[in-house]
Amino acid sequence: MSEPQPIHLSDYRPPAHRVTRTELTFDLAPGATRVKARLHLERHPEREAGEPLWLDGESLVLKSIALDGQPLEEDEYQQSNAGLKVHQVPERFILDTEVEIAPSENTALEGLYQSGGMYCTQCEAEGFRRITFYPDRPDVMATFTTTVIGDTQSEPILLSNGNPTERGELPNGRHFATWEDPHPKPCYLFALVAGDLKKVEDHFTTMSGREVTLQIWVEEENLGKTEHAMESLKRAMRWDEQAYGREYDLDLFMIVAVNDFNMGAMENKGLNIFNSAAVLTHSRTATDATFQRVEGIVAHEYFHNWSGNRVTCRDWFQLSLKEGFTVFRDQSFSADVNSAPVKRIEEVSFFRTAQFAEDAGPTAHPVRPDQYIEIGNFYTLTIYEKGAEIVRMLCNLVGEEKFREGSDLYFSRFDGQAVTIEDFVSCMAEVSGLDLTQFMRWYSQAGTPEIDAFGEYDYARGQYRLLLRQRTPATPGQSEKQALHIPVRLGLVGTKSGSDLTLTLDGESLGTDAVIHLREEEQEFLFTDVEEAPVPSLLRGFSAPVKLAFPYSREDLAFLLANDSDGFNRWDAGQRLTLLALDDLIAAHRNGVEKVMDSRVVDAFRILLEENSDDKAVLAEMLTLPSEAYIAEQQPLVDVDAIHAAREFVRQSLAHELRDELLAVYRTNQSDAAYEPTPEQIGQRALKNVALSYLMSIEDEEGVEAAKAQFGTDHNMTDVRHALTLLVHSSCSEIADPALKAFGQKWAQDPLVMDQWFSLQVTRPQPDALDRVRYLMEHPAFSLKNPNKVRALIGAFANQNRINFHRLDGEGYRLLADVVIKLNRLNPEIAARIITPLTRWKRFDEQRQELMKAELERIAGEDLSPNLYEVISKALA
Ligand code: B3K
Ligand code: ZN
Repeated sequence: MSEPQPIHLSDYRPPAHRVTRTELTFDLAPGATRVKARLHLERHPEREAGEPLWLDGESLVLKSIALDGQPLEEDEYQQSNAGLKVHQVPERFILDTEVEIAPSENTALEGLYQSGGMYCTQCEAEGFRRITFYPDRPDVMATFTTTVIGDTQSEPILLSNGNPTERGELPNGRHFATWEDPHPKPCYLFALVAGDLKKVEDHFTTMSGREVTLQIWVEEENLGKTEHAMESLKRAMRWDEQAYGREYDLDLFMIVAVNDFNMGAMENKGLNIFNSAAVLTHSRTATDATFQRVEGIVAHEYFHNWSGNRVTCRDWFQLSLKEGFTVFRDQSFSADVNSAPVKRIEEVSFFRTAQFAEDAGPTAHPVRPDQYIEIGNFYTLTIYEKGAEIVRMLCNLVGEEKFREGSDLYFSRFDGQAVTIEDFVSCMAEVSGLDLTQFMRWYSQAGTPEIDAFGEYDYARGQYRLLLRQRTPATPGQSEKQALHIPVRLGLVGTKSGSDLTLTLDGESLGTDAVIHLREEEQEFLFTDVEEAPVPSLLRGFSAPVKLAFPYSREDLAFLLANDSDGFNRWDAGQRLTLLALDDLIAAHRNGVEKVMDSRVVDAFRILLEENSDDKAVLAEMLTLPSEAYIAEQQPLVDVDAIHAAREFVRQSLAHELRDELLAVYRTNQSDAAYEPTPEQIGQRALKNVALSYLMSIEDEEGVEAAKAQFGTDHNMTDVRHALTLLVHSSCSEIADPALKAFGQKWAQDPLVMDQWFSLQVTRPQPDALDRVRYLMEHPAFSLKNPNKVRALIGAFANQNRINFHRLDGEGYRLLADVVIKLNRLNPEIAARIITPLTRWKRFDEQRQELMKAELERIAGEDLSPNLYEVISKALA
């Protein structure tokens, strides 16, 4: 392995020179695009005179370079594989360069590349340096003028950031368009798109009465799949005005859909580029989950216009400043326009599964890391989701009103600047008067804090004593941890009345639902005037991203499931109750003892099904068992087979015991109303489909008939895909095989549906899943160069098919490692991401550890990209 060196937050210095204006001209050609850059540069006021000019640049062929119009001699500058140094420059000057790049050979999908026939860019974090020589860092903010020259036939549409100012014909079948972006921006927000695209257009009138044109650009065949994204965009624009007072600031806002994209989408100023999977929807091709994801991502990228673009990050260590805040903003938006309790349940259940696993693995890092080798590896659940949880805690700490005041202050004080996490938090401290010094540790300390809680009711005194103890386990590079400031929202639910009791702490009445502040390693809270024995409902709404343990009895949990006034904690009580039953069954499986179903779980589920009183979407969540991945997170050492067996046993026992109730729920929630992605319809479909899953787990005759019929009715993709998945995951191959084939043929031309077709087959529990992966990798619709396909086939298998990925012959690991080795050359960012399940090897039994480690070592023997080098060296440390 070569050894790339990490860069450190503590080494931050402003750049020696800054760019105030950037003028670019692209002359597009697949193998040889010419990029001319005219940079207006000046010395940074905080840096001394006489320092050389440094410009980042990778894989660029320099064709010419001139300073203030004078071509530079070869000894006046020095080029390396990282960039270009000009030894002597004046205080203020213009630098002209011309380089050649090859978009058609760019398989990393960073910088300027081709997707299908079209050109597009991805510059965050450090892709701009693959386009031209430039100070590629977010604290250099310039206005941009961009001219794009392309072929009139193959690239009739030429787009860049800002407003269009000029266009015209050129000789030889070429034409050009010029774009002007008046808002100073870092180069990671630069974008260019050129190709044969069609648009859907709409309009939005901002709160101050300005007209904005909205455009979604797609390939012609996708014109019918843009409506939901457009509606989502308008909702998001209105919401940001109302919730944050943020108005859009250009005359034009564009979204472009591209098929080859490493992430979900990118917030380039005025020209958002989207993975087609994150923008295109149609009831016949996309599931409810996709509709909701599209709404969330469209909003997320739009919200970045303020949290990220107008106010940006000083350096990449501050990434969560824009990402954590923007995720919090999109979560609040989605909660407002959908069912808020369900949103929270979904967020938390994902967070506790995936972010907790990251925190417990070799790549654990703080929300503000203090070092990295490759920033592309830090677009993580910790930076995004834990960052959002921190902002949520801040909002809860200062209260909604002060939070808004603080965010107003942040946006106005730092508009047009590149700032730090301290700048954000200090606005909140300033408006609220709170001391957030201890709170800042959330940003610097990695790992998931654990709280052990104990409670005791004193009948004679009518007092409830709550003891909380916190500790954060060591993470790589951070063995010592300090106590955090943890807001714990709670209630005390009276065991007689079943309702929340008034909370009196230190003589002060706090109402029936309050936040207490845990700041010490151990702290006691004494509630007085507690009239009856309570069961505590702790960490309501998941008020802090921690693991909280309390010695609840199963009766306590059944009680909370029935009585807790906090919808989130009711759901969580159900999860805890099921987990206790699962623990017993996992132990039974390991010891070869007969498995016995806990009747308290069955009873609790029966009540849920019979009462049928909740919001249907919430009820669907309540009826959903914890995933194998989440169960695994609770185990000291993961026993893949025991977890699968125990969970299947619970599923099937519930199905046997509650068969009639489930069938009734399935039938009463059938509907042939025209598809709409409304929260009500989505909830109803979710409930119906959960019921069907249970019935199919025992291959109940009527269940199988229902699944077959649901597939055949072909009403919408949510129902079709769910039915097909259940059939393919069952042993009913005589129904499943023809259905799968028909589906594959019908949608052969729709790449997004084919992604689903791949995923649902390779997640089947039967032992042929791995062979199917190998077989499907040869399918004409599959390509290792397309990240969506890699995720749909390889990612789905490795992450969602645990028993087959973790096969004891090591074939699952070998398959993933083979793919990683190929991707290391093609697309390092995706390689470093898809390898994740192998990096968690220490969580498994010895035999699997050996097998996984051997594959990691095999990969380590390759000539590694910095991305993989960083991940592998942490995993093997
Ligand atoms: N800011 C982009 C992330 C792109 C990173 C690529 N390495 C998407 C988002 O968070 O909105
Ligand atoms: Zn983002």
